[in-house]
Amino acid sequence: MLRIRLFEERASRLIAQSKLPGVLHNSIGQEAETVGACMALRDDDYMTGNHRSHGHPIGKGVALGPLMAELFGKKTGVCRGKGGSMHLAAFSAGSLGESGIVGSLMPVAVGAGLSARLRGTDQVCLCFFGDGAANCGPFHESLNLAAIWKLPVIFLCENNRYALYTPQAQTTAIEHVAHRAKAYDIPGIVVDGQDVQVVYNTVSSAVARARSGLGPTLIEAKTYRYCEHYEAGGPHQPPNYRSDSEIAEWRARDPIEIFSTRLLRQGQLTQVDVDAIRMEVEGEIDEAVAFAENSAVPEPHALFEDLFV
Ligand SMILES: Cc1ncc(C[n+]2csc(CCOP(=O)(O)OP(=O)(O)O)c2C)c(N)n1
Ligand SMILES: [Mg+2]
Repeated sequence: MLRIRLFEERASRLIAQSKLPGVLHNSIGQEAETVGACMALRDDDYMTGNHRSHGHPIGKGVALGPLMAELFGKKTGVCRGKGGSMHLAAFSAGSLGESGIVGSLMPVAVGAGLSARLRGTDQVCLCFFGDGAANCGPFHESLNLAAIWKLPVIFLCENNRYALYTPQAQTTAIEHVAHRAKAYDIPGIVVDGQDVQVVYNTVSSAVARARSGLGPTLIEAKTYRYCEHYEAGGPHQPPNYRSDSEIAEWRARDPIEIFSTRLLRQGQLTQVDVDAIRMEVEGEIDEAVAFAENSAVPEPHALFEDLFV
C-alpha cells in the first residue's frame, strides 16, 4: 500500500513539474482494495485494470522502475514507453493491461478466464473496474458470459463514489453495484474497501470458488479517491463537485493508517518498524525515479515495432 501511495505522490509532484507527459489518474486513498485483492492472487493469475491503474500492477508485484519509466515514456518502461500512465501492462506478472476506454478491459478479463478454462489450468483473472464502468455495456455482457460459462473471473468494482465529477447516485438506480449480481445469478458482496484484510479475505474466498469451477463473483469495495479525477502538467481547475468535509471524512479512514494502527495495537509491528518500512519504500521510489530519468527515450524507428499490421 505504501509503494502505491508513495509512487503516486511522487508521480504527482513530477507531473506538476512537467517532467511527465500526458495526464495521471491517481488512486491515493484506494490502496487497500487494490492490495487486498491482488494479494489474494497467485503470481500466475491474471489481472486487468482501467485508467486509474498504477496501483494494480504494483499490487500484482511488477517492479517499480519499469512502471515509473513507462510514466516517463522511456524505452525501459513496461510497454517500452509507448503506453504511458493509462496503458501499463506486464504480461510476465499476469498484468494484462489497462485502458482509458472505460469498461473495455472487462471482456478481456472474461477472455483470460476462458483461456484458463480451455487450457485446463486453475488460473483466475481479477478484473478491476469503477462504479462508472458498471453502467457501461461491457459490464453486463462480461458478467453474463462469465456467469453462464462459470468462468474463473473475480469482478472487483472500485466504488469511489464518482465517475469524473458525477456522484454515483445521479447515474445509478441502485445504491450497491454488487446487488446487480442477482441478475446474473452469481454471488455479490459489498465490502469496506478501506480495510485491506476484509478485502483480502473476501477476494480469497471468491478466488477459491473460481478455482474450483464454481464461477465468477462480483465484489464491490466502497472506497474514495483523495486526489482529483486526473492531474496534468498545465493549469487544471476541476468543478466544485464534492465538499471538503466529505474528503476529510474519508481521509479519517485512511487505509494505510487503519492497517498500521491495527498491527501496532496487536503488537505485530512497532512504530520503529512502521517508520523503517516507509523509509525503505521511499528508497525504492528514489531508485525507480533515477532508473526512469537515466533511461533513454525510444528511437523514432520504435514507432514501427510492435504493430500487428
Ligand atoms: C467509454 C468511455 N466513456 C467515457 C469516458 C470518459 N471517462 C474517463 S474516466 C471516466 C469516469 C470513470 O469512472 P469510474 O469507472 O467510476 O472510474 P474512476 O475514474 O472513478 O476510478 C469517464 C466517464 C471514457 N474514457 N471512455
Ligand atoms: Mg468511480
